[in-house]
Amino acid sequence: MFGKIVNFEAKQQDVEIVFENGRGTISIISDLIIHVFSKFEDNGKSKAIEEPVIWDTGFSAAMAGDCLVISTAKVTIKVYEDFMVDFYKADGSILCRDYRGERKLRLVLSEELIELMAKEGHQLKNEVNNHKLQVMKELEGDEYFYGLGDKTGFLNKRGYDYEMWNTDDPTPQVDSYKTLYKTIPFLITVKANSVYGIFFDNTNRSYWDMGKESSEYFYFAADRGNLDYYFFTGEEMKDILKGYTALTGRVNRPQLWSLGYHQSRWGYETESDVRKLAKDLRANHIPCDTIHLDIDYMEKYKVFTWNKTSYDAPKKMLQDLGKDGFKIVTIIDPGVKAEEGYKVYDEGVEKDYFVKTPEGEIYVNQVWPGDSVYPDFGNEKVREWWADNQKFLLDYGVRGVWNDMNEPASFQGEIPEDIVFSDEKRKATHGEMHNVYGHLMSRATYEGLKKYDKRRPFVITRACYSGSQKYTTAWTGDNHSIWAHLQMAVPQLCNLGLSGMSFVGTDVGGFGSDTTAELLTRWVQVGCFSPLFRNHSNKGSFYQEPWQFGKKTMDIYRRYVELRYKLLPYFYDLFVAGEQSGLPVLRPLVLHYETDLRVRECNDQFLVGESLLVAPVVMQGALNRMVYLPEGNWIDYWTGNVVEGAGYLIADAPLEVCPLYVKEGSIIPNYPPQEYVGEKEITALILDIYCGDGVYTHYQDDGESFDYIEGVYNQYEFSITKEGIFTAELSYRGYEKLYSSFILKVNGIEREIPFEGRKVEIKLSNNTEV
Ligand code: MIG
Repeated sequence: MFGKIVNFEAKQQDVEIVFENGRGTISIISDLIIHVFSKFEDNGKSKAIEEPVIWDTGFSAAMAGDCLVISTAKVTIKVYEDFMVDFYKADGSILCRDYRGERKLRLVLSEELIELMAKEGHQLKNEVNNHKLQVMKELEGDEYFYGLGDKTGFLNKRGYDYEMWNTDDPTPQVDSYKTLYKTIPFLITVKANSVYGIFFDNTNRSYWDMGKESSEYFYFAADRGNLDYYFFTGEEMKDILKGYTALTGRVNRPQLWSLGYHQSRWGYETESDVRKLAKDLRANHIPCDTIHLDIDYMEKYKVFTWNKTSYDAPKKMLQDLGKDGFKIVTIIDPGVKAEEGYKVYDEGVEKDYFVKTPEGEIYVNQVWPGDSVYPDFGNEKVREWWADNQKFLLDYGVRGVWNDMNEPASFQGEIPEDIVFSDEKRKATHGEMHNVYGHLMSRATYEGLKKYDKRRPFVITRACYSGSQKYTTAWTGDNHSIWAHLQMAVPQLCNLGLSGMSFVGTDVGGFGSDTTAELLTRWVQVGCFSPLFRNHSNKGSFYQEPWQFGKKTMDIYRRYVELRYKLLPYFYDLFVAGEQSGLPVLRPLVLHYETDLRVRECNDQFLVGESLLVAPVVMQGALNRMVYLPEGNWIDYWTGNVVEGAGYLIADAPLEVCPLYVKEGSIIPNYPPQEYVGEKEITALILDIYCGDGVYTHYQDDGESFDYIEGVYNQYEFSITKEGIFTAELSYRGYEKLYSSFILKVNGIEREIPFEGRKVEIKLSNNTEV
């Protein structure tokens, strides 16, 4: 449809191309990042990329026959008629080419069959559903696709199709589901000799077919918005993620307590329920930092109210719990009860802050409070107002806010696409703003917490868009207490991490349906390694706090929560390092062992950082499992046995064991046992050392303020060699508290060495004794 290239002009970082029937732009964001754009509509600014990023990169652009050739030091882009764009490496090898053919059905059905099957409700179709905007790319045959946010199914998305349309569907989601709660239109493609990424920055409903329809092409498509995508390449997957997060933002280090254990349930209704829960957690010595209050704490589900019938004195309760180390996170839904006399509603009506019908009436649908209206988060004024409303919660002592139902959910049918939403000053539609609604709500919440609480905001959301990682953590919504969902948790968290969302978790134990002792046990063994570690369940399902299934289950559960508390400084360091690298905390094996074909589709093992390999049991009844260890030597965390990698083994996994391996040469910081973060002042850092050659960087700061931005933190470098030489050094000092010693732990033997800020070097004799 664009026709032939007529002309082009290079202006700074942009190459503007005039076609017979349209215009397109190729922008050189960096050597490795290329933006492909053509305007179809007057859309607003990107929601994901708030600050345009352009590195001043040299490039050349010239016609070669019919083709426009643009080259950076690392990529050559060839643009042909009809705005076909092919990407090559500098050495001329193919990265990714547009597909020139038409879409074809894989299966052609007879009309009779379609008619017959329709009688039972099957909806079969014989036509290709072409979209107005449709970018088809060649499949060379060896692609593995990762990312795409929280989609169901497995790690590799090859052979599946999805839609991006944030959806609240509490039925048990399985691998054939097209949509879930989040829209992250970003993927990483790994091929035999190359890797690339694509980010389709279009907020409308979009369609992704990763080679399901055809083995010749994959595509992404939408019926509205612009042709607007970024192409990333580099040496390895890590470069793609670094590029994507450089544009859309990275997760900032959280408050340390939020890395602890969270207990939640939709069903703690009263003050005494919550106090009892806190008491039980401490009495049973289950370490815990956070209790979540679901919609029952509100008065008639009205946001920014507190139910004074079921809570005598919430402020006092939060103070008392605070003394015992508990932080309270409260839920806030976007739906505002349509009730005159209710402050939030009245104010929103007066200021014109709710979305409207095309006729100009405030649009009403239903959620928990009954008739409800929807704040228009695309308007900056509305976000500021919502941010100010967080003060209501903070005044009670609330420490974090949980944003639910922000797809947005609606009980009386989906909000029509033409309902009028704002995109800042521009009038937009629900269709355009739907997928960014949760993103903008979390952003408003973040900004409110930042403004009034001043500490690093803790926000947790269900719906989001690319870039939400700057503002919020996320959980995967309403999973079920079924084994299939424990199995899905691993690839789902891995792909969220590969999509820039690294602070994520699933409801441990499962939300809907009833959990069992065994499922809960196996789930906590995954949950304790998830960046966000929260047990949560549905009203009407079995209670699933750690003690609900007897002592044996609780003892195992406690063991894994304790392990998490031990590993807190390791998790924290991973978050801090991620601020620079964009790498997630929980990682699929392929991220570090990209050329090893045996890990490209590993769905039941994952890494935490580079050092820990977790091989959880996700199969009912299994008491052992096959484990694949990539190249190198690995140490069994529980037995200390050294295992050579690049091979499979059968690991024993009785209920109390989650197979766990540490890479040789690792240094893993540990905290002593605590029931909550800050219970003890940590002056001696434990270093769990696995001899071999390795280095490790550790960060120390106050764990809650933004002072680190001004340089108020300490940075330590540790190293270990095969010969057992250990060194510790302070590489940056900006925070007054300094460890006074390190406790070196090698093969279970501990030795404390004093530290006064000067470099320490010692020989750990024999690798076994210290
Ligand atoms: O669909 O607030 O996903 O975590 O407990 C019910 C009640 C609405 C859905 C959330 C879930 C939460 C529940 N909410």
